[in-house]
Amino acid sequence: MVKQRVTDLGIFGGAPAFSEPVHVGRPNLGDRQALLTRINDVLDRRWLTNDGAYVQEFERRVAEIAGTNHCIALSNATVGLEIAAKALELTGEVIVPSFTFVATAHALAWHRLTPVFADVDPHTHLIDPRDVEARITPQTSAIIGVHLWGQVCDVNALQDIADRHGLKLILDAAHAFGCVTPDGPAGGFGALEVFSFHATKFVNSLEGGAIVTNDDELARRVRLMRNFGFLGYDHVGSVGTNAKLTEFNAAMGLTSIDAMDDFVRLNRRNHQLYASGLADLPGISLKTYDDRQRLNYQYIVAEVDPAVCPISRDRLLDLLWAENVRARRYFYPGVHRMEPYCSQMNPALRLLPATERASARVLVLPNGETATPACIERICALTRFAVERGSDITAQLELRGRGVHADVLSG
Ligand code: T4K
Repeated sequence: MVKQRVTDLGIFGGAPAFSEPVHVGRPNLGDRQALLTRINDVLDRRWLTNDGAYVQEFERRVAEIAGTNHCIALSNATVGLEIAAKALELTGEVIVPSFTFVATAHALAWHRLTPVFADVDPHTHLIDPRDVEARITPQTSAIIGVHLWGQVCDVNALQDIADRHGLKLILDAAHAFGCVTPDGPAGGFGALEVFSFHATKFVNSLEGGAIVTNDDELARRVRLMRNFGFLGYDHVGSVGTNAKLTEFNAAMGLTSIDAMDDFVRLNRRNHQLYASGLADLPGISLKTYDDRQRLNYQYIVAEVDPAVCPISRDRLLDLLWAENVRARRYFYPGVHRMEPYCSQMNPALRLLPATERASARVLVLPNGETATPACIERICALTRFAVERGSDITAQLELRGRGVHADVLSG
């Protein structure tokens, strides 16, 4: 529905532009028939989990795309980061960006390691190697770089710092499956990299993750840890956990990989549609990427500049939610502002200006298979209307209390 007047907006009681919620992270499904065929195979074989045939095939395909010697499929990326910390025998402090999904830090804290938050580059949103180096102490044992939005972080600078200080380098590659830099694909950097194949990722295995590495001994340890430390039937050699991927998950993962080039094409097309739909809007910029990297384009990241845009990021978010567009403020407010980190953190280390800036500006918009050109056109038209009438909308909203986004979240 085209909005003619400000009072037509959902936030003022008008009919929402979409009858159903349009989500960021709506899963891509790929070829449903191929998936069902694989699921039938699993049932016929009666081999449902524990290193089954599809898990092994999934590992081969992931390793091939990542260009690594080893891939160990896991139940999710969070447990992958936990296993990485155990397998690399991390201790004390680990430097991580604050501008990331909370799992990057939780995986450490869960194992009594202390995440130390580093700032990011204000333009790329990637961990800033100079700030990493400034935060190293005698307790630091590792650095976790995050390939945010699928951009591979500055792995050469991070590896150099890690080598000079005797630290391990782990890469949280949850967003970066299939991304390729001039130095090679995401997967082969640092001691190991961790992918996520959660339902919301452009290639998904419902839930799922993987550790990839070129280190034979590390791969062996990770594989044992994934399955309780079992060396064989009745033979346990070390402490482990249960982080196994099931055959249904691998069936979905393989089906998703089959369609991955189509998904990337679709994501790129969507990015271009958003770029032209949001062009020339004051204070709204769509994140563009370094052409030297081949990216998966799974996140459509807009930034709202409060000094220029006539409507604030949070009011725009509220307005979109009232139209059933479930845009997201990833990764607001920054992990350093979440508990328990916020209370435990040394106040002197809380200065993360680029993280604060990005968390105050970013708005992630729907993408993937379900974001059709018509849907994107409507989201862009709503955003344009909101920006063009921003002052009027803001004035009227100030008369109201809470926003729709807050109302929906609080149920
Ligand atoms: N490191 C980084 C940098 C990460 O971004 C993540 C995960 C991890 C590590 C850990 O990976 P995993 O352990 O999850 O493998 C989502 C995802 O759950 C999370 O995996 C992802 N990052 C993060 C960026 O996004 P939330 O908090 O946004 O909520 P969620 O999962 O409820 O989904 C978002 C939206 O997607 C929903 O509003 C609706 C839609 N959705 C979701 C699911 C699951 C659907 O339409 N259908 C679905 O089946 O975290």
